[in-house]
Amino acid sequence: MSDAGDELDLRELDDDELVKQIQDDLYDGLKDEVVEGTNILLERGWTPYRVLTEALVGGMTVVGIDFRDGILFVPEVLLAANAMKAGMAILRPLLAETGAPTVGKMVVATVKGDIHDIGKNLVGMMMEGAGFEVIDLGINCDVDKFFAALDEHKPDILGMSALLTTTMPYMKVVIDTLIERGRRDDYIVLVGGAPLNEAFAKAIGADAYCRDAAVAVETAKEFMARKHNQRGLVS
Ligand code: B1M
Repeated sequence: MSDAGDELDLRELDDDELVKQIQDDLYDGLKDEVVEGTNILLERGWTPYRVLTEALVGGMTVVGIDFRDGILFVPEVLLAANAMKAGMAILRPLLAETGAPTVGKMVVATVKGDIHDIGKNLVGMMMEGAGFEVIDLGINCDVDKFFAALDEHKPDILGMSALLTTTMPYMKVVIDTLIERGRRDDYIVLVGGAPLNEAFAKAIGADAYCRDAAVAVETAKEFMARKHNQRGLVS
């Protein structure tokens, strides 16, 4: 999209043009340019959340559409994902700063067989920003790894992400294992990922489906409030 030799000064662009340019640069996998654009929007007073959702997630949405339509292939998408992660790395501490004192703890991971982690990372960042402590187990996480983390960290929330229709069912494997071991009621189980929906979350026995990171934060807060209220009633 950008011609070699083009000396484009990102600072000369107005906000709308800059957002469009960041999205194009993300599409082209131009990490340094995405970082520069992200910093400029922040300098102009944009909130980290607005930069994240409008510039970075907006750019990745176009990548997703062209990947689906066979216009982009895995190597290009990987470059775009790396550019996105570079922008997210700038925003992460800023989002965390806005957070309140810890309101709950979440263990989160992308399930076994699945290596997509951008959405899961975004959820983690937003949760940290909202004051949650987040233990991120990474990608391709199997039941044993989940349980080791549950035992070690004793979280309030178990979050699972899946981006493939073939890996979604593994969420049920984890939940069924919680049931088998008599531990299902110990955790609020939240699930998310592009191919999921409410009906699927209900069918596998999760507490809620989270359409995006903002919904994940709101849902987590609601469940934590309920948990605290229940404790109040018991004591
Ligand atoms: Co893949 N991929 N990919 N991919 N990839 C998809 C998912 C796909 C829909 C593309 C397409 O065909 N249009 C398709 C899946 C089709 C299907 O299953 N029906 C697909 C495929 C087929 C594949 C491969 C099989 C391709 C191949 O090898 N031939 C392969 C699978 C590898 C594997 O996992 N075993 C593969 C590989 C890759 C890359 C490595 C190249 C790269 C991943 C890089 C990375 O993550 N580090 C990649 C990418 C980038 C994508 C797309 C283009 C973008 C995903 C993304 O990051 N979105 C994706 C297309 C798409 O989703 N439209 C695609 C941005 C992100 C912010 O959104 O992840 O949805 P999302 O997260 C959101 C919400 O869903 C929610 O909140 C997030 C933030 O708002 N959410 C949660 C997510 N997780 C949550 C957890 C929660 C709560 C909310 O817990 C509480």
